[in-house]
Parts: sequence; structure tokens; C-alpha cells
Amino acid sequence: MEKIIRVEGMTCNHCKMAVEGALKKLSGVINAVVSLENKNVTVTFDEEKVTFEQMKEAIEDQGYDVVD
Ligand code: 9UX
Repeated sequence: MEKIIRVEGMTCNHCKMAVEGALKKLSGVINAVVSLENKNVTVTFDEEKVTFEQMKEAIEDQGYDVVD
């Protein structure tokens, strides 16, 4: 499935790469695309393999805030 997660604090291309990379490292995440303009990340994932909490943690570990 696909979910749009709102993320605060991403301002540059490095932020984009950090968040996309952290998510794509999770088993079950198929794709992750950050929009700096929209302050969100669109994640395509297998909901049987990865949870929202895991994805949230991965983003927060990079230093960004997830808005539920
Ligand atoms: Mo540079 Mo993006 O500090 O946060 S990585 S703006």
C-alpha cells in the first residue's frame, strides 16, 4: 500500500536523501519519495512486513519529526 507521511524539518536535498534512504533500508519498504515542497514522504510498502511505527522511528532517527 501507499501512505503519505507528513515530516517536519526537511529543508535540503541531503535531508531528502537521508529520509528516503532510511525508509528504503527497512525490509518491506518498496519505495520512498520525499517532497520538500509538501513536507511529506510518500512510502510504498508491504503492510505485512513493516509497520507505521517502524517507519516513523526510522524517520525520527534521522532527526526529523513525524506529524501523525
Ligand atoms: Mo543541511 Mo538538510 O543541515 O537538513 S541536511 S538542511
